Amino acid sequence: KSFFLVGAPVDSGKDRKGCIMGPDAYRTARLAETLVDLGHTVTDLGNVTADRNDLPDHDHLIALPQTVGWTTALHRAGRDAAKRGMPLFLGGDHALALGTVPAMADHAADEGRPLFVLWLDAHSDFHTPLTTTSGNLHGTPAAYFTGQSGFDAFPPIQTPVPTEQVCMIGLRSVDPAEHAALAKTDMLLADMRAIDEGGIRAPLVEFLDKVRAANGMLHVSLDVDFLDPDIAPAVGTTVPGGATLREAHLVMEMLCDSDLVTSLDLVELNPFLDDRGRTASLMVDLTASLMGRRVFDRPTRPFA
Ligand code: DIR
Ligand code: MN
Ligand code: MN
Ligand code: MN
Repeated sequence: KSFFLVGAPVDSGKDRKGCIMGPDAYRTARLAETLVDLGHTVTDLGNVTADRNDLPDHDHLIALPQTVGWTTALHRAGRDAAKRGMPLFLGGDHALALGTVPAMADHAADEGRPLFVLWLDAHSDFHTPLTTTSGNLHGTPAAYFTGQSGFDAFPPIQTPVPTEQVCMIGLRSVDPAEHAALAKTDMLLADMRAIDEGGIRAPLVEFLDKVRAANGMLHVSLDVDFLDPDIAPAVGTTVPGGATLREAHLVMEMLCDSDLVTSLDLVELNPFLDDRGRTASLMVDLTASLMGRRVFDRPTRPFA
């Protein structure tokens, strides 16, 4: 495959700083070299810079003008990268998905195909600017790209992703307003209890079958806090009880086998909070599993 790395050092989606260092942490953890070793071609497009605009500051929403500036810039960068190959967006906090996912939806529409989104996150990020209590816009991208109202300060969505084309896995922190809004949709939602009870494989198989049947393109948005904080401490919004190392690798390996993934966000890595780079390295290892690293092909040769 031909990958285009798009650095998206977005740090405006919440108060705590540090995600600005994310793209360089992935480079330091040898993301490009790892993908090349798997037989892929990699072009690092460097880092995007936010557009300037003359929006005024908002009294509740944190860094609204900056986040709108990232949204417009990443939309453009994402569309350009998708024309050349498979974009890998190196975050940056999850506000970057305000730009990347609409860009991938527009790109898919150009190709005459529907976009599906797999959201791997402890949080549903389904607030709107009208419902967020924290004012943190990294908690809003899923509402924006599905076309919910309340985003008047942002560019209008050209190609909304229907909620039935979205699957969220790993949920364990959903605010009341998000819960109420999600209940009105038919999004496929797998909270941690569903994973405990039925395994992480089941919701993924159901969703991938849907993507395949629709000849869809598939964008994966991987938030570091999808993972259990014991294995992935470098994120500002840890929630206990997340995906294990094995669960996360299984998801990535199944996505690889499906051959459906057409773009990827790696988000919320805060290298300032990391422990000798282990979270950055884990995210690179997960990307490697997604892009073909394996011990044996499936099914394995019978032992007998
Ligand atoms: C949280 C979002 N529900 C909020 N937290 C996130 O601030 O509205 N953390 N997205 O990753
Ligand atoms: Mn394409
Ligand atoms: Mn998130
Ligand atoms: Mn999260």
